[in-house]
Amino acid sequence: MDPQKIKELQMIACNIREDIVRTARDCSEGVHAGGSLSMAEILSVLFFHVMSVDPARPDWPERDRFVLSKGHGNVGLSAAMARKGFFPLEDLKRFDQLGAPLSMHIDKHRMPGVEVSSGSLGHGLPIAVGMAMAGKLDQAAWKVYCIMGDGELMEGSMWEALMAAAHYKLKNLTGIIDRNHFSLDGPTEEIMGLEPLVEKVQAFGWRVIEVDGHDVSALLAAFADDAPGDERPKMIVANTIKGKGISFLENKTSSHFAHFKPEQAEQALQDLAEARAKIQ
Ligand SMILES: Cc1ncc(C[n+]2csc(CCOP(=O)(O)OP(=O)(O)O)c2C)c(N)n1
Repeated sequence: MDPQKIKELQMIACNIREDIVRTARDCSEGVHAGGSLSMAEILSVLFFHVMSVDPARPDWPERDRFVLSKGHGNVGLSAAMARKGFFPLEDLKRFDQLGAPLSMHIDKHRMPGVEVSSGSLGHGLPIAVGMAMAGKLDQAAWKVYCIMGDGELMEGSMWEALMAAAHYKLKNLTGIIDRNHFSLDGPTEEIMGLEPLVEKVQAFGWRVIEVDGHDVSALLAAFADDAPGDERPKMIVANTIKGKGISFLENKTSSHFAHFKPEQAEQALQDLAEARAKIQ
């Protein structure tokens, strides 16, 4: 992959993180920061390289379909989609205010380009499976991508969907597990152990690729990996850090939902500026 392209995608991930930080400062209630920061590279790679989507034509029939199953991460998705041009970046300044287009959880009726309203965990992947079945029946060229949380895998409906996707040989479906090892109220392995996660998803009939979810090159390779002749759906288990990029949030349960005072936002933006300066 062209090193310039990798750098560009890393920079976009930085932009997304900065947008999340500013929104965590401007939104008096706070935002779901930790799980949005952890998926910044995944969103960057998907929206700015992998998926065929067109902000000028959000309903373009040939578009790839994207579902954020862990809909509480809407501040991250909103930043990525605003950066892509689906709606103005300024909309983030009114995030979650009464009547504002962007809200804490996802409302597809208010966000052009969004396929599925989500926020109640355990629904996005099952819907993505239905979309992929429809695409397969129609012999459509478009694909379905679904990001889910690792804590979200405590919902039984996710495992029903995993079974169904394998049963119906939905090769047109790619799932991404944001494996940041935290749920809302603690580490996943303390609340409801998921390991051995890769082997479990494999046993449910998926082709699984495990990557460092902050490594843009590894993500690009995983998305490009096509395995001709293999009809299984693909799961990318992306190992990430909850609160990634912000020193006082990383790997902390408290990162899940955060409001930043101005001085905290300054510190966070400083951390991100240092990370940006290291991008070659
Ligand atoms: C059905 C349902 N139960 C509980 C919640 C409350 N809740 C919101 S986020 C969350 C934790 C999700 O953890 P994870 O999927 O790992 O998200 P991430 O750490 O990536 O933010 C919970 C339990 C919910 N939104 N929906």
